[in-house]
Amino acid sequence: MVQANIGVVGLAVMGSNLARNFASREGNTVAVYNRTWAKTQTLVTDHPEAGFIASKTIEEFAASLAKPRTAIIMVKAGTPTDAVIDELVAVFEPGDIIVDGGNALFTDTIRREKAVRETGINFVGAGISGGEEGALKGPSIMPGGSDESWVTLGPILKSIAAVVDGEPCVTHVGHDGAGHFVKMIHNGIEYADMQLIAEAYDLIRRGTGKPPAEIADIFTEWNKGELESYLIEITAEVLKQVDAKTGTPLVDVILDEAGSKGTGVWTVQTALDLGVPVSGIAEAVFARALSSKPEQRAAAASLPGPDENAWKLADGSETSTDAFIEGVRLALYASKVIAYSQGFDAIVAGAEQYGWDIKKGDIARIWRGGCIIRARFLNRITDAYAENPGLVALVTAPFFVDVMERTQTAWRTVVADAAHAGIPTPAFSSSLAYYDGLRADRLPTSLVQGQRDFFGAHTYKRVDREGTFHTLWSGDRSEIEATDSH
Ligand code: NBP
Repeated sequence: MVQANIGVVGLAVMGSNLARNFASREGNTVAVYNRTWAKTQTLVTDHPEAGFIASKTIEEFAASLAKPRTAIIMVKAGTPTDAVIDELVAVFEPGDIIVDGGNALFTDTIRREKAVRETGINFVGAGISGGEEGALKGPSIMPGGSDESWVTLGPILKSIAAVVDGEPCVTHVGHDGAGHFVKMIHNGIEYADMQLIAEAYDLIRRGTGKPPAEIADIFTEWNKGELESYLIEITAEVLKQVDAKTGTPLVDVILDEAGSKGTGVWTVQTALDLGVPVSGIAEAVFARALSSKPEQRAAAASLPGPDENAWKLADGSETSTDAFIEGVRLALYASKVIAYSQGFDAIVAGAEQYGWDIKKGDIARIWRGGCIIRARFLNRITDAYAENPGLVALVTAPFFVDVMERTQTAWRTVVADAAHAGIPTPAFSSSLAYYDGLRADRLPTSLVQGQRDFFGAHTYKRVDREGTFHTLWSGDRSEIEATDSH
């Protein structure tokens, strides 16, 4: 009897596409199972070329897999995933491998890995990016789990991943929840990148009055240079689109209330717990939240704004318009570098907290293809970590120092212009504030420490002496060396 080397459980859009992707690669035989049989039937009937081995029950599914059995779960994240894991654990044996390819929260993956490991079965949480098309044609895959499971799983995942410069976009990220953690940060960076692009569009639209179709051409042009990326490419496509019903640009008829599925929020919550400033990502999440408050926005619409003439795009000539657009491009690039730098800081902090050995350069490498944030400059991040694996902040790598050198003046001008004009640029502005905070010699947090000591005796350290100190604020205001009780 022919047995499959890989199985897929959950045959909605992602699972079906992933199963078809597996089946299209030489050497793979694919078993499929879905809770509702009709969905399995449809897939098998629509794709006879795939040669799927379809099962009606989880027992048949387990029997259709060669050992060690390897199955990828692609069901709704949360309790459905737990339910399917329980079903598989009941029919799998020690040494078999269960992979969760859904968008699980990494702490759930840590919990599940621990529980499944006790049965002798391997559990791998794998982040899969690229949406429906990536699943079908080649996603970027971020698996966690044990070294043992990677031996079997590695070649199977490499067979379906996107390929860039001959290298598959998959690597063993680290143990237990490391894969889902890195996927979460990927999504956080995606939020920041999208918000930055939206701010650039808004600035050009309101600053120059150009219609969306012309701005689409600007993005197409940008995509030929250092900003080349999937998100810039699709931005041009969206801006070009004309609404068939009204004949106006589609972007003007789409309601400006952005939704989210939660991974951006998880990134920010996790970063807060880890004490890592991911301000670009946080502003992107908050910008979507603000956009989705129609009542507040309506009530605030008549709040005072800048004078109409407070800001004009220089003299409005072609030269000044071109210079402004180039300024926005440079500001976008600088802010984007900060978003990635912050994202990698969060990866470093997560790796430290959870004991994962994450190779940062490899993460940038596997994000070059298949995923939403794929971009030309990811090569530069890989290079930066190859040159200096202990890099303390990505933005301090020589290549990015050069980028800051040539972008920062334009970045400041654009942020200042936006403030004068009353155009909101939360991600541009907060990225610049972060950059200036990072490079500051002294920060006013010395004053914050003084305030904390004043009202809560929280103590402070001094720049000139070892030890911890407290000023007797309500006494004679002399300074004492703090004891443990402070
Ligand atoms: P959905 O997230 O819509 O889930 C539908 C699947 O879950 C169906 O196969 C359904 O079976 C199954 N399912 C549910 Br719901 N409850 C179940 C249960 N208690 N027991 C067994 N099966 C159950 O599918 P999707 O959009 O293909 O996404 C799959 C996973 O991939 C999700 O975790 C998602 O977050 C992740 N993901 C999605 C994308 C994307 O672009 N859509 C990208 C990356 C990752 P049924 O047919 O019997 O109802």
